[in-house]
Amino acid sequence: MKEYKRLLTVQDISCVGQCSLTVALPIISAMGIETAVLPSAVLSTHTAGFTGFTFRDLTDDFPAIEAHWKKEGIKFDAVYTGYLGSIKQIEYVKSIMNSAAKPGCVKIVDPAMADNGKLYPLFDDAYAKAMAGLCGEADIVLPNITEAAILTGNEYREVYDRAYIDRLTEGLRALGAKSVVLTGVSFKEGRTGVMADGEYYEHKKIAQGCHGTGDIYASAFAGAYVNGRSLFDAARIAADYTVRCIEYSQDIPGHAYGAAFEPVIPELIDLAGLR
Ligand code: PXL
Repeated sequence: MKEYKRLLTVQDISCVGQCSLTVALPIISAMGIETAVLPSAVLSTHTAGFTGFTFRDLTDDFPAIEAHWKKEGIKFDAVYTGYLGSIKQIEYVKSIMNSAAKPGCVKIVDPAMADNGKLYPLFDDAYAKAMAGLCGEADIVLPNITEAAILTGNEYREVYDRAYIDRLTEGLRALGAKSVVLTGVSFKEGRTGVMADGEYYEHKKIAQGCHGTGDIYASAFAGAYVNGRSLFDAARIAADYTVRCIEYSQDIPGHAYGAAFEPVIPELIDLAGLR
C-alpha cells in the first residue's frame, strides 16, 4: 500500500518574516507529507526585530474547527505545534491533539516562546506554564536552551556543561514529554549541535544567526521523523539543513529577518533520502 501521511501543524501566520507556517508548509510538503494547517494567529510580521506588528488571535475559531473535523472524521498521523496565540488556545490544542489523532499519531511540540534568555514579546510566565502543560502531552519536544530552562524552572545559562543539559532533558521528561530534542547546545567555541534523548550531534556554528531557524529546524525534523527516520537521524538531518539555510543566507543584503530556506530545499530532500 502507498505510504501517504497527513500532518497537522498549528502555529501562526506571520505574513512577512519567514517563520512559522510560511516555513512549515513548504518544507513539510516538499518532504512528501500532506500538510494541513491550523493558524493560531495572523501577524503582519513576526515579533523579533519588527515593531508595530499587528496580531489577530484566532483562538475563538478553534472549537468550531475541532467540531467540524470531528463531524467529518478528519484525523492526522502527526501533529506539530509551534507558536500559539493564547493560554486558552493551548487548552484547545491539547483537545485537538487527541480528538484528531489517528492511532499512533505522533505529537511534536516546539514550545516556540523564547530565545536568548527571554520570552518573546507577547508571552508571560502564565503562558510559559501553560506551554509546559502542553509539552507534558508530547511524544517529542523541540525546545532551545532558553525554552527548556524556563519550562523546567532552571536558570538560563550561556555557558554550561553536560550536567546542565542533562538536567534540562530530565526536567522536560518530568513534565511528561517522552522524547527531548534540545537545540542550540554548544560546548565549544565555534561549534553547536543538538541533544536528542542524550545523544549529541555536533556541527559548525555560524556566527551570524537568523530569525526563524527554530521553525526551519522543527519543520525539517517533523518531515524526516514522519518519513520514518529515527529520532537521532531526524535531529541530524534537520540540523544539517538548518546550517545550510543559514550559510546560504549570509551574503543576502537586507535579509536579517529570516533565513533563505527555499533554495536549499533540494539539499534537504537529499539529506533525508527522499529523492
Ligand atoms: O520563529 C518563532 C516565531 C514564530 N512566530 C512569531 C514570532 C517568532 C519569533 O519571534 O515572533 C510571531
